[in-house]
Amino acid sequence: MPSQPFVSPDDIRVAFSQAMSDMYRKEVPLYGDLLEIVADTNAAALANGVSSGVIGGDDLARLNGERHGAIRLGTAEELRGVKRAFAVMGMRAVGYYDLTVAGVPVHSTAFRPVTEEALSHNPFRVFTSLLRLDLVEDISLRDQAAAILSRRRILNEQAMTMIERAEAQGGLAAEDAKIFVVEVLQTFRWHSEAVVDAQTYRRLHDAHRLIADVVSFKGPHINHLTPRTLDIDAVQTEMPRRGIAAKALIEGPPRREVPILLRQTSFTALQEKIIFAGQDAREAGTHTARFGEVEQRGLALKPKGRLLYDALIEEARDGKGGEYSERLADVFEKFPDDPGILRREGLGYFRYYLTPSGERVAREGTVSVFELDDLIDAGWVSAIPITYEDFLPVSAAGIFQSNLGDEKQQGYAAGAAQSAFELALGDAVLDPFELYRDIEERSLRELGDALGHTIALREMA
Ligand code: OOG
Ligand code: NI
Repeated sequence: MPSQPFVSPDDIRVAFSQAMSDMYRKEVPLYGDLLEIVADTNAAALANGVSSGVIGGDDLARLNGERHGAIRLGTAEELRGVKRAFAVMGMRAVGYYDLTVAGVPVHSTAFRPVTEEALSHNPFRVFTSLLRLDLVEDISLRDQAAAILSRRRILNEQAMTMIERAEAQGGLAAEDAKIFVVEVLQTFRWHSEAVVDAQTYRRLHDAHRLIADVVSFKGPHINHLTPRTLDIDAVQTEMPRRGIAAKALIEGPPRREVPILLRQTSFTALQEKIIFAGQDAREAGTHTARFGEVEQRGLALKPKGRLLYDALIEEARDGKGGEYSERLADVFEKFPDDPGILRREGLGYFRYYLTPSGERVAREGTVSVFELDDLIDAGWVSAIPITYEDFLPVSAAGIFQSNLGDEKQQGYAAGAAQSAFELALGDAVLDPFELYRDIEERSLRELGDALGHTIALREMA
C-alpha cells in the first residue's frame, strides 16, 4: 500500500493538458492569440444564450480547459509507449482513422477519456497517427527511415520509470505525478535540430512531407493544440481581423441550429527554422508542419445519423455548380435540425435525466406514464444532446491537406489496415459508437430506477 493516496488519473490529465498548453503557447505564440479569440467568442456566445442547449451538460469550466492535440509517431514501439503514458492519465485508444484516403501515409486513433465522469472532468484528447513506412515505394529510403526511427527513444528514462511505477502500483502519488507530467511532456517538445542531414531530409520530404516530419526529429513534437469554441463562424471571421491567415473553408457540416459532430478551421502551417545534422545555425533550413486549429463540437451521431452525414457530404463534394459551401448548406437541408426530431428519429445520442418536477413526482410515486416521449412532454424528463468526443475522418483529411501545401495528392493503393494498426498498438481500439450508447443506456437505466419502471427508447425507423 502506498503511504500517500494516489492522484486520480483525471487530475493527472488536467495537469498534463495544462502543461502542454503552456509549452505550446511558448513554442507557437499564435496559439496564444487563438486562445484569446476563442475565450472572447465563447464569452459572447454564452452571453447571447447559445442555441438549443447544444453544449449539453458541458459547463464553462469544462470548455475553458478543453483542447485536443495531434502527434505523429514512427513505430509500433512508440505507439505502445504513448499508449502506456496516456493510460496513466485515464486515456484509451478510441476509433480507427485511415488517412490514406487523403493521400497521407498514416493511420490513426484518438487517445481520450471514455467515461461520462472522466469526460466531464476534462476531455483532453490526442489524435495519434502512426507512420506507414510500408507505403513508401523506394525500398532503400524505407529501410533508411526505419533504421533512423529504430535509434530514437521518445520517452525518457524518468518518464518510463513513472509509467512503470504507475502500472505496478495502480497509480502515482503526488510527487511522482508531477515528475510524470514534466517528463512525459518532454516527448512532445519541439526541437529545431534535425537528426538527419539536409540531403536525407530532402529525400524523406520528397517521398512525403509527413514522412520528413516524423523521421527527421528526436521525437513527436506536438503538431497542433486545438481549443474548443462555441461559435466557429465568429472565430473564422475574427482570425483575419487579428492578422491570422485562416483557411478558406470550415471543415465538417454547415452551420446549424443543432450542431452535429465537429466543425474545424485552422491557420496555415508555420515555417520553422531547423538545423540539419552536420551543419551549423547559419545554414538553417525550414520545416513546415505545425499549424493552428479551432473546433466546435456538437451532437454525437448514431450510426444512422453518421450514414446520412457521410452521404450528404459526398453529395456536396460530387455536386456541380455554385460554391462548395452553398452546396453543403443545400444538401444538409435533408438533415433534421430540431433536437426532438433528431432524437425520435434515432439520429443522435441523448442523455436523459429527471427534471426537478420529475424528481418530485418520482418521490411522490405519482408518475402515470412510462413512455419516454410522454415523460418528456409532461416536463418530467429532459433529453440533453451527448457531445461528440471524437474526430472526423473526412475532416482530418481536409485538415491534413489544407495545411500541407497544395502539391499534388499522392494516391496510396493500400486501404484501411485496422488490424495492422491494432497489432502495432497491442490492443483493439474501442468503438466510439459503443461508448456513446453506454452513456445513453446508463441514463435510461438510472431513469428507470428512479421511476421504478423500465424506460425504453423507441425510435422511428
Ligand atoms: C492530425 C490531423 C487530424 C483533427 O483535428 O482532425 C486532427 C495531424 O495533422 O497530425 O488533428
Ligand atoms: Ni486536430
